[in-house]
Amino acid sequence: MATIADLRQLVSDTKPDEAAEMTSTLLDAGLDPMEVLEEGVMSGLQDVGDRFAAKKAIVLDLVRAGVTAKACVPLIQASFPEGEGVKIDKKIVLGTMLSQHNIGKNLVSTLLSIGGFEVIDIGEKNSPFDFYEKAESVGADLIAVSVVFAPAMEKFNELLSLLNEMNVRDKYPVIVGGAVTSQKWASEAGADGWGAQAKDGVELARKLLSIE
Ligand code: B12
Repeated sequence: MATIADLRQLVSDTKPDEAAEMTSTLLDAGLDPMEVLEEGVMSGLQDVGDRFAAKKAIVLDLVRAGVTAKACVPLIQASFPEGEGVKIDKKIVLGTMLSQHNIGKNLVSTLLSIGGFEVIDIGEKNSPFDFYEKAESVGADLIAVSVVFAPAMEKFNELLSLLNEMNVRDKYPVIVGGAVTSQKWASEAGADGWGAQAKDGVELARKLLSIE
């Protein structure tokens, strides 16, 4: 019988077609989509990342890992439970800081939308100014930042400094998450919230925007 461990192995081996097929099999068998995502796809990606950090994999392997994730994640997203259809009149500007890693950011976007928020997704490779400018132009209620590689961590600090300098820090609660971040780092940086998982973004936004 197919298991989540099999999916993790296929993602770790960067086999997009087989991994997508396995994802469908597990979802069809009624497994929890979040579990399939976290323990199958994300754990497999973590393996590839760990091998890369240990110099046992090359950038091409990261590319293949990305392709494999992109073959599986939409299937999982499609099986997330529908939202209750309630729209929350709050705008969230979301993007990746600096990097092109967008798989996590896209998951955050999906879950915030299902949660009823209006998501203004500014995509990848953003600068601190991009977040600030968009938040001002759309009248955002919150800024959500995905920080997936080390150079983006410093840029996140710059975003908070920029918001302070422009006297708008109080206007925008800022939440952050991503592979290289931690609660400790986010608190020290002065973020208003940090999430280990995409689903935490919804809880953080609801709490910070005082939605019952
Ligand atoms: C796939 C991958 C790539 C693909 C990305 C494809 C794509 N379209 O996204 C490509 C090939 C582009 C890539 C490139 C690089 N990568 Co890369 N990559 C990965 C890998 C294997 C998986 C990333 C991923 O998608 N994970 C799955 C998603 C779902 O996880 P996530 O983004 O962390 O998001 C989850 C949570 O963190 C959270 N979350 C994310 N954002 C937010 C935001 C909020 C507000 C909240 C609440 C939650 C939240 O929710 C998500 C789901 O629950 C990771 C390894 C790893 N451990 O993650 C390395 C990794 C991130 N990459 C790394 C590196 C070094 C690079 C390169 C610099 C390599 C190089 N020398 O060129 C380049 C940088 C390119 C660039 N300029 O951005 C390093 C970063 C290390 C560091 N300390 O900086 C990692 C950690 C690998 C490693 N261990 O060394 N990479």
